[in-house]
Order: sequence, then structure tokens, then C-alpha cells
Amino acid sequence: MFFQKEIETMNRKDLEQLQLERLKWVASYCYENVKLYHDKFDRAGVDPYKIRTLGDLRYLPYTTKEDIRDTYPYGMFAAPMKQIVRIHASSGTTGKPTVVGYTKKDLDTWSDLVARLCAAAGATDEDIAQIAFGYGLFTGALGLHYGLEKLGTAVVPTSSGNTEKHVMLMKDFGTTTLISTPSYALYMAEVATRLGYKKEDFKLRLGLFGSEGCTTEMRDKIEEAWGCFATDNYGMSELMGPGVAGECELRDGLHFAEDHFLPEVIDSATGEILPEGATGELVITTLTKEGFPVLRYRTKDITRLNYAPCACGRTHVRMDKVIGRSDDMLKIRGVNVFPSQIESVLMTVPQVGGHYLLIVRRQGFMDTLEVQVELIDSSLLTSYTDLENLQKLVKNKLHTVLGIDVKVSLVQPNTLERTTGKAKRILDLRKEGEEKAGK
Ligand code: DLL
Repeated sequence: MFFQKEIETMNRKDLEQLQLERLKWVASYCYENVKLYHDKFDRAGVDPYKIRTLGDLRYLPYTTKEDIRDTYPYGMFAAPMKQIVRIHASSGTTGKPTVVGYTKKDLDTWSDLVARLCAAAGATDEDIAQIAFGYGLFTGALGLHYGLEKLGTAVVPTSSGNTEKHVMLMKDFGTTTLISTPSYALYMAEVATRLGYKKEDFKLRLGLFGSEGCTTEMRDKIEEAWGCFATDNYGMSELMGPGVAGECELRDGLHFAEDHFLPEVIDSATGEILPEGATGELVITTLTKEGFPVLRYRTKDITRLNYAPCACGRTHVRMDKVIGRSDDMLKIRGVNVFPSQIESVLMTVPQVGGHYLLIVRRQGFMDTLEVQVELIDSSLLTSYTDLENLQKLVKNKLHTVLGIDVKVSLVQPNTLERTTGKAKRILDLRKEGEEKAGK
């Protein structure tokens, strides 16, 4: 289903014309209203008034998370505070959060774009949607909230945490649509089972999952656990929040809202723009944002773009599911490994569950990886031979895909940490090792 059919199916020539007009606007708007951009343009000798083609985007300087941190809290707001009506921030594990602001028009666009992706995934005004993202500075909950309301869906703003209550309300309210991270959706299904519910007790038919990666294998597991159809949507607070891209019902890539965001894919290491279809770091320019516009923002997310129109009729570019973040890529004995590759393998082994932890250590000059994954049934622990065989099987499967040996530890069910938001799947002990080694 379409929310803004005319725009979503616009022919590419018209779309590119629209993008060009908007690119010219946003480049000069940033230059005139944000000191950081003004200085960067001047230093690079770039004149924002001279943009003639979309290809001229390549001359604009990149923006990074550090730029946002350096101008904390409001240094990159382009609209006067009088026009800012909402402030969000990303938590950030280290240091200060990154703070973003929205004008009324930004909020209106935001809810349109979220409504777009929800409709594309199959949500309608007949649905009852339970939002299990945390309400607060995080963009996930309020972003989905207003987008779904715009679509006419009944929103249940449960927020994250208190999983047992979530499950109860889901049953009692006849919730048809769940909004959460994929890992929390899986955890909620476990809690439902523990409380004695069966999936038939629920009316859940659709999951709109996002905010963290989810392989198709993990998606299968969640769909099986809930008996629902699951889709993936992508976004980040620096760009707006959710609403940047989302899957339609065909699930053949995430449709970008290309009338508002201009994507590029670059080589993370060199900063070079990669040709169409190549895998690399996603870089995004916002085309219409007033409160917090960003030019060529380095997302650190690794993906690929596909400009072919989708069979659903949408013409905007599609991005592949995110493989991982460039800063989450592990280098184990010279081989690059993304956690998602490991997830894909683990999820094909029926005896293990959906929760896993990757522990990286340094031994001498080498990095080593231990993959901890939960068994779904503790009775497997009673037979040493069965356990050893399973361990070997997982190890071999991982070796086939990754080309390296990793340590596999099969752990008791329900022992790895659950989170109600983004799962923490990497435990990096390298720093500790270095300290112990006196470095
Ligand atoms: O997670 C915004 C969001 C909320 C998107 C709800 C979708 C649904 P941040 O907290 O700023 O914003 O985190 C952004 O999360 O750079 C990706 O690394 C990751 N991420 C977000 N969506 C996906 C996804 C929100 N569908 C960061 N697949 C991004 C993989 C995702 N990673």
C-alpha cells in the first residue's frame, strides 16, 4: 500500500530534478546558517551557489559524528531556536550525546515518511500497533508513534521494559502490529512462552522492526516465534530517526525516501565514491530538513544501493539490509568479520536460540573470537557427545562461511543478557588484554 503514491512512484528523471533543486537549497542553507559548514566550505574552496548537477555533490565536505559532538549541543542547528519545536538525542555509549532539533515542518515530513514505510510494510488504519521502543530522547518511539497515527493506525504507546505487561496487553488489546528492535521481539516471544501463552493467543500479524541489524535468518526465527510477517526499517537520529528507508511487502531491499535523503556509498578507508551496486559505507545528505540539516553524513553503516525499480512500483533507490557498522567489523587473524555473518550461520542451527555474544580477545598480537550461543533446550547439556557434536557442527559451519576458526561455547538457555532496546552482541576485551600486557 502507498501513503504518498505520486511521490513514491515518481519517474527518476523528475525525482532527480527535485533532488537537484533541493540539494542547491540545502547546501546554501547550511552555508548561510551553520558556522561549521561555512568554515568547511571556505576551507575546501567550495562555493555552494555553484552546484549545477547532482554529481557536484562530490565536492561538498563530509560531515561526521565528531562534528556534531564538537558543536554540542546546538552548534549545528540551522534554524533559530524559536522555530525548533522538538529536540532528540542519541544516547551514545561514550561522551556527550548527539543532539538534533526539528522545526514544525521537519516533524510533519518525519511523520509522513514514517507513515510511508508503515504503509509500504502493510500497516493500515485497521491495525493496533504496540510501540515497544523506549519513549524519550531516542527517536524510535516518537518517530513511529506520529507516523502510525498519521496513517490512522491505533497506537498503544507501551514503551520498552516490563516485558510481562507488554505481553499481557498485546493479548488483551488484540495488538496486530509490533514496533520494536528485532532482538526485543524475540525476547518478548520467549517471555510469552514462559508465561504459558501460545502464538495463537495473539492477533499479531505484522512486525515493523528496526534500529538494529537483523539477518533474514533471524527474521525467520522471529516470524516463527510470533506467527507474524516481519519487515525491516532503517534510520538514525542524526538524519531524522526512523523513516529514512523501509521494506515494502516484497522485502527486496529497503526503499529510501529519496525525495528527502540523497544517498551515496563510499569506501570507508579512502573516502572515495564507489560505483553503483558496490558495497561500502552509506553517506547521506538531507534535502529538506530545516532544524538539523546534514551534508554528506558518514553513517558508518555498510550496505549497497540498487536503483532498479521495485516490482511494487516504487522507484526510489533501495538499500540492502545493513551488513554492519564499519566500527563493528572485527578483524580476526587478518579476516574481516561482520557480526551479521555469524548471526546468519547461527540462526540456521535449530538447536540454538536467537541470543548470542561475540567475545573478542587479544592473545599476543592476534585477535581471537569466541562465539557464545544459547541452546534452546538444556537437556542437550546432559549428553557430552551430543554437545560436542553440536559444537563441532557450529564451528565447522562458521569456518565454511568465515574461513577462520573461532571458539564456540554453547551456553545454558536464558543465560545471555537480554535488552529491551538494541542488543549488545560484541564484548571487546582487547583493551583489557593490552592493559594487562602492560601496553
Ligand atoms: O535507531 C533510528 C531508528 C529507530 C531506526 C527505530 C529504525 C527504527 P539511532 O539510535 O541514532 O537511530 O541509531 C542509528 O542504528 O546508524 C545503524 O547502525 C543502526 N540501525 C538503525 N536501523 C537499522 C536497521 C535509530 N534497520 C543506527 N538495520 C544506524 C541495521 C540499523 N541497523
